[in-house]
Amino acid sequence: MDKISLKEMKLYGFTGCLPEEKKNGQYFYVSIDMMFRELKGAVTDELSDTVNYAEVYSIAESIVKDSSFDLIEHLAYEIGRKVISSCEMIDAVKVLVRKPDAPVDGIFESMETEITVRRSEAVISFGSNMGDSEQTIRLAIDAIKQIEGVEVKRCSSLYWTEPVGYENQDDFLNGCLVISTYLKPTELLHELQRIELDLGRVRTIKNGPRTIDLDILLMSGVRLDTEELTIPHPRMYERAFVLVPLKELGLYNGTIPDDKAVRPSGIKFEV
Ligand code: PH2
Ligand code: MG
Ligand code: MG
Repeated sequence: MDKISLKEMKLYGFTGCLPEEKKNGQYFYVSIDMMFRELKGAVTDELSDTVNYAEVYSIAESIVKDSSFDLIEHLAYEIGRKVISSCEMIDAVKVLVRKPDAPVDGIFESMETEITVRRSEAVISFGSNMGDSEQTIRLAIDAIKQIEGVEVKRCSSLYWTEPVGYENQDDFLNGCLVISTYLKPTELLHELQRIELDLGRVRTIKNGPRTIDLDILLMSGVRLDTEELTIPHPRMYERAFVLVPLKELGLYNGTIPDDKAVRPSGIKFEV
């Protein structure tokens, strides 16, 4: 990993929970580490092959001085998001925010937080068996492209698949999408749930018919098991409707269960 750091930028801002902090402001010390798998500029000596730290300074400065969040961790997160979205070369950003004059009675050096924003590759599976499934999937992919912090990289072709679980329903149209994102897993989940609702998803029977289902299958470097979200998706390896498109994308090469039919639909979206 290569790294560029901006250390201890002294910036005046208005973040803080207390009304006096929002009114009078105080100094914040912000440090940023940007991580790169391989920083080309180190080899070529070209500014266009690296990140201009003067631009990163401006980003941090304008966020600190224009914002009045409650929490320093949110301030750090906003800086991290803005910095990582400013340049595709950056794989991760670590933002340290210190507040030496925090209004706390006592002796201390500073109150501080460190937040990391990391770019991951994720695989999303989509499925629909109600209404105009092809059109709904097209709209879902367009909506995913519009999410701030998400870039759609590749999409499998679409397959007609026999229903798994609850069988008394129409065949599904299924496929998978590869994205790059700096959103946290639950943030991504909430964006996908919003799109499901926007496209008319109603939750009735478990595994029953749906206008659109968007599931996170995998996310690089992420293993997660909460009530809300499990990554990798706990049932993905039992489902041919997931594994066949994954295999097409070169992301799976194991065996595929053959109890349910999966047929190419001939539909493929350019992304
Ligand atoms: N989704 C399910 C349950 N069963 N079967 C098929 N063929 N395709 C799906 O997308 C699907 C399913 C739960 O999300
Ligand atoms: Mg599902
Ligand atoms: Mg789902």
